[in-house]
Amino acid sequence: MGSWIANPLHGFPNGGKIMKLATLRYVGIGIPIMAMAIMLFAPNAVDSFDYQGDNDLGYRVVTDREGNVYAAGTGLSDSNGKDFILVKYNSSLVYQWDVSYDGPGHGNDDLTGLALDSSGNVFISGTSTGSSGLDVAVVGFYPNGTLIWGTGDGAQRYNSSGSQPDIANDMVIDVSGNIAICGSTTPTGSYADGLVIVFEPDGDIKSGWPQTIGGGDDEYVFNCISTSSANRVVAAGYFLPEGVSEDKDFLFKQWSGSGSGISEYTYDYQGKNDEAVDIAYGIGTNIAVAVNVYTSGNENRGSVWHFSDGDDGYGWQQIYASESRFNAITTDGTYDYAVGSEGEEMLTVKLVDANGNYSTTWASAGDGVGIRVYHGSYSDAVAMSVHTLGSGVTLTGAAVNPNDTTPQYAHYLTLAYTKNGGLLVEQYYPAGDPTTNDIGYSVNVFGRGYIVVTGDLYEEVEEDQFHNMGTLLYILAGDENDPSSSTIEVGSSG
Ligand SMILES: [Ca+2]
Ligand SMILES: [Ca+2]
Ligand SMILES: [Ca+2]
Ligand SMILES: [Ca+2]
Repeated sequence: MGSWIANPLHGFPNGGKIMKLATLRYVGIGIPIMAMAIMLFAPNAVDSFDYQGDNDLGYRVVTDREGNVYAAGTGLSDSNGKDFILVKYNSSLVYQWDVSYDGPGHGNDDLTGLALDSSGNVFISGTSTGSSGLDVAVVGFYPNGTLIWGTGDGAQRYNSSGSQPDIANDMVIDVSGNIAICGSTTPTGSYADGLVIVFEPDGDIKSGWPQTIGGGDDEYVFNCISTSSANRVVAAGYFLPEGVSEDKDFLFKQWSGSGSGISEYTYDYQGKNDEAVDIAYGIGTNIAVAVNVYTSGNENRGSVWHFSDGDDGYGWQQIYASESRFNAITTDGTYDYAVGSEGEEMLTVKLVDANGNYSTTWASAGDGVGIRVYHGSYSDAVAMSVHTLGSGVTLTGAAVNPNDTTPQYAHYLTLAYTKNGGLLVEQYYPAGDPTTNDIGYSVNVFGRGYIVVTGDLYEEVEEDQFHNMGTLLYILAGDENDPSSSTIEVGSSG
């Protein structure tokens, strides 16, 4: 199988030939279905966005209040390395506009963040090549695609003193419109320090920021960030002590909105690499973190941690006993859902409530209390992103379609479960046995059962293969809060 399991989050295979591709769209055939346990046949709409004829990757997707869809990723340009790319669609996935960003160094610009503020303005961010190395960059757009910060190239950039390499790994926008980005900055001749920087809505760096953690030859990196309703900032990642190899420890830190440290926590499981991959604020005082730990016997174990907002120390942890890894976590206010892989052949959905208890309503499928395992027919299945849908949950990733006649290649797999854990949506894309590997990186939902997915769509036309940012729309008609009692129509034109 391909290498996408081992390297799931950044970059993409580099073997595609250069070729221009016209944008492809179609609308699926109407398929009314009257019950649960649904195998959909096609998305309601698909858009394959090609930037400049080379390898592109969709990495994040969000929707606004009207159901407009923003998909963002990284596009490989003709002459300026990789650029940030952003495409807006309406709620029927009809293309509206696209923009891109190439930093002043005209080198690689890797997008890692996409978020909306409360006014529906859209922001993209990542690691950008500046005139003196790598910087953090964020660019904001009004809903019509024009730049919010109109000076220069429209970006706000952060270049640390000494022009150190500054890396952006994740972005979130708080309730006041402040833009918080986490990652790392590496002093010359030393190791990475954890970095969090907060920009105000006008683009200025907020007072009290940036904050770094590190110094000396210890290594600190933040992978994920979230903010509370009180504008507190939390970030998580890993800490690697000086002189130590293969023994990263899980790192968590919380600050006030003005950058004052509130709490800091590191954790070593069994002397191997332990690292946080995603973080989410729940309702009230819960901060949920997905952490992958590694046993002394060299087994991956996904774990979920809860921290309290506004004070120090953690509430509890749940470490799953089986070989498992998480890539994403979200919360619906009652339960946390963590997704990734279990063993080498399954997607997992595991959930716990704010006290660390498993949901008993998900106990009936034979996978264990609070656990759903997607038992695919072939190996190498992984979930990359999760979003709650009504009282249920939807996730995307990649797996081999058992209906393929020569099953060797993974494709987007999108799943939705009802609040009781019933499988509502099970959708592979593309269909038709294409000999390419594809992966859904990000999922979002809006309204009554609209699911959007974006990712890396590896397309083959005759003998040419190339990657595009592939965005899908699935529409479920009915009450997603209680799908089992509703008529669910899929595939109708949205
Ligand atoms: Ca392309
Ligand atoms: Ca570039
Ligand atoms: Ca820099
Ligand atoms: Ca460790």
